Amino acid sequence: MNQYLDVNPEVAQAIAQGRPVVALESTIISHGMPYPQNVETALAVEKIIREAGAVPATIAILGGRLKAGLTAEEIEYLGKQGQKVTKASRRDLSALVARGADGATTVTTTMMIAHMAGIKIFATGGIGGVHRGAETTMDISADLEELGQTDVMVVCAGAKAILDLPLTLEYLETHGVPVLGYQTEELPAFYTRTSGLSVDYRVDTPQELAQILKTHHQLGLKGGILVTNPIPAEYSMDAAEINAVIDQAIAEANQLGIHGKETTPFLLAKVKEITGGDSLQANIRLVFNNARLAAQTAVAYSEL
Ligand code: PSU
Ligand code: MN
Repeated sequence: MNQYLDVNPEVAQAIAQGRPVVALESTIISHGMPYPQNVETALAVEKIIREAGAVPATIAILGGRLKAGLTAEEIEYLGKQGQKVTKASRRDLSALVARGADGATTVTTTMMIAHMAGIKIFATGGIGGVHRGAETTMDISADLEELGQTDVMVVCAGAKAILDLPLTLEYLETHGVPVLGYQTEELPAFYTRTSGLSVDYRVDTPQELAQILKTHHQLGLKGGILVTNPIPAEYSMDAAEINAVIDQAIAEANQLGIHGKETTPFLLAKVKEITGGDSLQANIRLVFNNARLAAQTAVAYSEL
């Protein structure tokens, strides 16, 4: 066990007994949503996972410790701290841990810590990807590299159109990451169920997802599996409307010279501001939907 890792006792016991566990990220809490909706959502997501028969493990860095499984107080603390907490990607880990600092884990670091702890399935909202204009900015999320090398199944609602979705799929293909569509042939685009782009395989049940993950392990393959789960139809947004908002947000980011790790949080906050909260509701609902599917898949995996 990694000397800097603290697995919460309930999570450790479930892992040791082969019971279902689902990892959750914390950047979505600190940087992805405003307080108090972020804390309410994080706690509600944990509840959904429990109701589906799995143990939730929200992941973060607290006081230089890599935490797999947070208390409600720790979730409240991260939510209140918000943007003051460092958004921690792979490149931040050594310095934050050495300094005994806090960090909110992105998809990248949540995958890393989940893997250290022995957790196989992780639910989130959207992953990072290749940004529009990456051919000149080289802004490509570390999430894609991590998916290429760390063996965790990530359940998301696709990726936002703040990214270049065709290039994101190309990158995943190059790194050997299977992109599965849950009950769909099309890559979902976070706020909308469709993108006009195809996933690699359509999968219709949690049992089949679990079987693919099991086979991935038996084959000894490195790298993750990306499950893309469309937002429920009743919460999905109008594509033309949301894409116009995203275009406006990107234009503002470019004007202000936003770059590096600030880009994604800036765009997410801008979209929320312009849509007056509608996008926040959609965001919350799709995270719930992903948590449920991840928990069902973890349960199915434990029964194989
Ligand atoms: N996309 C979203 N919501 C999020 C993020 C991305 O729709 O909350 C967060 C996740 O933590 C993701 C990170 O791992 O942003 C990616 O940041 P970057 O693009 O800087 O790699
Ligand atoms: Mn980036």
